[in-house]
Parts: sequence; structure tokens; C-alpha cells
Amino acid sequence: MRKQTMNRDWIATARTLSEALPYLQRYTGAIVVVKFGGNAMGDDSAMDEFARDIVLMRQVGLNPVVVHGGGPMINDMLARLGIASEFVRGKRVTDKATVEVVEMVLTGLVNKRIVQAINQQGGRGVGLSGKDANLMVCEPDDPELGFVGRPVQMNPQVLHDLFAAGIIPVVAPLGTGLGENETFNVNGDTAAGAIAGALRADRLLLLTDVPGVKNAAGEIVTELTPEDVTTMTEEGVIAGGMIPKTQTALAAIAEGVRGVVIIDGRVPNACLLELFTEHGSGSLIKP
Ligand code: X2W
Repeated sequence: MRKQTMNRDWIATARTLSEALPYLQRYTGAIVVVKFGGNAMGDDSAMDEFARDIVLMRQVGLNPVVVHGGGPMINDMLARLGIASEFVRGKRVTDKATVEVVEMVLTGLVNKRIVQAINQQGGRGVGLSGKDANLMVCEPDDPELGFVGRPVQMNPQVLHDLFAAGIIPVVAPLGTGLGENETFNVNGDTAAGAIAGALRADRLLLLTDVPGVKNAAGEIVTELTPEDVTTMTEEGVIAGGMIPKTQTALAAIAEGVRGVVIIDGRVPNACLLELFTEHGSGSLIKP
């Protein structure tokens, strides 16, 4: 039954949709890579809301790709199995036993949870990892880190094929090697940057649990250039956990990604706010 009452909320909803038109037009056909980190995942309702935003993007003519992490979920499973784990410069030291757990947790549990959430919202999500169709071929990143991979060869055709079929690809950050039977654990941000670069994506959205890049006064900077990022990093204003994100952004832009946005995935409808409103959200890094 259609409701006939006209209150402020409904009028505002219609207005929001109407105001989104130029943004919808701007992004038609655009490739948007969304990095969904383990810390941004939250509970079931946050997962459903994220999935709904992704399905909406696809519905209005964008080509979204989800690249996920799952560090906290890997930590939980390693603890249950009694396997100790440590991080060096933000990356997990990954021996043979650890890489098996990483692959099982990311491609098994986390990937399928996201795929299921997308499908429950009426999308067609299909999960894959960097091994599928040789999407992400890696070399060892650093001998100290064991089976941590650095993407050296990307084969993104499979993603274009999935876009053409109306499918939303959901990618777990595992890579295959140049040798036989190698499996590499790739940092989720690194994987998202490499995939966005290979696709020459219009946008890479890095969903995290902080509101964006802060300046020396502690205020969020809404727009910055790669040069600003370099200066702010040299000055120590960009520091700690933000460095891997901004470095991923710079690498992705160097490969032809048109803009990278660091946003707070905990904000409701963070992706929609960024793409379809004047307001935007987080920090946009763009040449
Ligand atoms: C990460 C992969 C998962 C990830 C790990 O083992 O935790 C490396 O550190 P978040 O949730 O995005 O942090 N890989 C090499 O990146 O998860």
C-alpha cells in the first residue's frame, strides 16, 4: 500500500535522489574499487548496509569491485589454532602454516560472507581470489616476511568479463606466484591498489576506521594532491597506520587511478555519501 502522508522526511528523500542525478550521470560505467578492511566490517547489520550500498552502485550503472581484508578474523583463527603471529612494518610475517590459515579464512569465511551479503541484497556477487584467472601474480615482498606477496603482474580481464555479465566481483587478497604452487598473502590495501591500478579505476575507496587524513592542526583534509601527501609525510603529519594507505593511494594514482578516497567505513552509507552527494566524505587524493 502506498502511503499518502507527506512529511518532511519523504520530501527530503525525494530531493536527495533528485540532487544525486549529476553524480549518477558522472559515474555511469565508472569502475570503483572498494577496499573493505577487517576493521571496517563490524556486525551483521553493518555488513548488510555495506552490501546494500555496493548493490545500489551496480544498480545505477557503476562497476563496483570489492577487495576485502580480514586481519582480525585471521588473528582469531590463528589464536584458536595456537599459532603465534607478528607484524613487521604493518605486514603479517607469514610462514607456511600461517599462509594456509590466511587463505582458508580470507577465501573461505570472509569472502563468502561478503558475497552472501551482496546476494541477500539482490546483487550478483561472485567471490574470487588473486589466484583466479591469475588475477594477481606475486613475488616475495621481503625475505623477512616469508610468504607475503608483492603484486608484479596483474591480469584483470576476468574482472571486465564479470562486469559485462552484471556480476559484482569480491576479491580476497591472495596471490599466486611465478613458480609452481606458490601462495602469497597480500596486504588488503596493497591488493586493492594493484587491482584499481590494473583496471585504471575511476575511484579507489579505502574504507577504514578513521575519518580521513588529518593536517597538523588535527583537521580532516577533504582534498589533497599526491605532492601534498609527500610533503605531509616528510613533515611527519601523515604517520603510523595512515602511511600504508596514503602510499597505496600514490602508487594507484601513478598507475592511472583517477582518485583515491580514504573514508570512515563506520559512517552509515559512507560509499554513497562519497560518490553521490555534494558533501563527499573523507579525504580525496587526486592529481
Ligand atoms: C593481511 C591480509 C588481510 C588484510 C594479513 O595477513 O592480515 C598481510 O599483512 P585488513 O583487515 O585489511 O587489515 N596480509 C601481508 O590486509 O586485512
